[in-house]
Amino acid sequence: MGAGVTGQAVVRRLLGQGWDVSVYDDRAADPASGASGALPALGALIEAGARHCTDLEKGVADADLVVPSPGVPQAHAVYAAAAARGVPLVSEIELAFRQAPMPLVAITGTNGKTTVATMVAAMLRDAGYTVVAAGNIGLPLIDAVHQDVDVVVAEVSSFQLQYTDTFRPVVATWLNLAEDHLDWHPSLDHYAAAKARIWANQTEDDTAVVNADDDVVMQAAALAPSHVVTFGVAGEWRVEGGVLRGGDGEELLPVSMLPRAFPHDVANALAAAATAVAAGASMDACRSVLASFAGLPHRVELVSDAGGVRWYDDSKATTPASVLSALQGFDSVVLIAGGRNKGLDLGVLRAAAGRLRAVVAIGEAADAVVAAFDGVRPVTTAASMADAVQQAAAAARPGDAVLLSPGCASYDWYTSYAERGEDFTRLVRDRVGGS
Ligand code: UMA
Repeated sequence: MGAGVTGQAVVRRLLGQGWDVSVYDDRAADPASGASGALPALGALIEAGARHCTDLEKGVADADLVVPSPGVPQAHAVYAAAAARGVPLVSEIELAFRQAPMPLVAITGTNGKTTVATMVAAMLRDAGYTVVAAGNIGLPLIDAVHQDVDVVVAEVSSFQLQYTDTFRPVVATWLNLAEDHLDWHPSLDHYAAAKARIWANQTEDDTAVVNADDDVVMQAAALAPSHVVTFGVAGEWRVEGGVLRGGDGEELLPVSMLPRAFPHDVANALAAAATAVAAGASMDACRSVLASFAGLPHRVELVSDAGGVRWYDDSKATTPASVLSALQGFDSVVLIAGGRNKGLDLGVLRAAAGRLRAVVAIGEAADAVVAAFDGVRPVTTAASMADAVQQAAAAARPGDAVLLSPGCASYDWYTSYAERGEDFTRLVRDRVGGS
């Protein structure tokens, strides 16, 4: 179900392994969908567009296995159809795990999972392993496990974990949980339960890496069948005397040697090192990666420093929780926030008002952003990103940061968070200079 990145990879792999494959897609006309050409050419039977609904039930009934794409929400008819007929339904990462000859290291969490997966892969590589990073990060896991590598580092989402039944990473890390994806999961508990599946099939030979500062994660870890390693302020891997330290107190490196040390950078560094060491990396390998890791684009990325004002692109922040996390790194910020709300409470942003000089509200959720700060901080509404940059420039004073950290998806004005961040960066550099 779904002919996007995941669907196309699954179809290619299963056709190559001799299966008969039928693909269903609700938006066949979308040029990004493989339903429009690539898959029929390979020999998959395509059922696409609105007319497929009755065919879907028939197709599921005839199937030996159903594989939903991650973006297909829990309320979709495909799940009920499979359940009603007793047809096995598994996610692509489950299928990939069943075919994987090498160990998997898996990382999940509401925030930071791409960054941590990228760092863990680099640490294992530095330690001499051949590694590929895959999963939610972009390369489908089903393709990664057929590469000739020692280990696969998989970034996994709750959507992918929900339908796993044997998926068993040798090291599995859960970074944090915040309200998100309530347009897919029926409740926050359902979302948390899906994430906890990262540990469900581990044994005592495996390792669960756990955020000691996150109550939900810690509660779930109490039920993990594996060996638990913690990180964070209250964790085994922690900061002590300005130094990041491993579980046995061994020095990793001074905080001052991290290229950037916002609170979430420190947490990510500890999580990545704890994960990589559990998977076989040396402390030296972790040290060298942490000392040089420049961060990923669109995650509190410094894009201009002009006239005493630093401009940051944090377009990847699509939940209020990730905005609050980013703001912890600053004292005086002009915040640009809004976009398409994913059904989350933007009112929680008010908690960070003490760090804000002013707020510029954008996109479909502008009214909700205004409501969050009304009477607490100066808040204006912008009709475009160019307008937002102009208003932020007028509000900022030397020493301030201007932060695009929307707390919302980008789909009202853009096709992706990356496009939103790039547009912001270009407009900032055109207006205030810097590079
Ligand atoms: N589709 C339907 N019906 C639906 C929903 C989707 O037919 O109800 C079809 C669409 O028409 C489209 C296809 O399914 O043709 C898209 O499938 P998809 O949304 O599952 O996306 P993929 O292209 O397969 O990409 C997925 C992940 N996307 C999602 O989880 C939404 C990618 O993560 C991931 O990189 C890729 O698999 C490879 O593993 C992206 C993401 O946004 C980055 N992830 C979420 C996040 O990080 O917050 C979890």
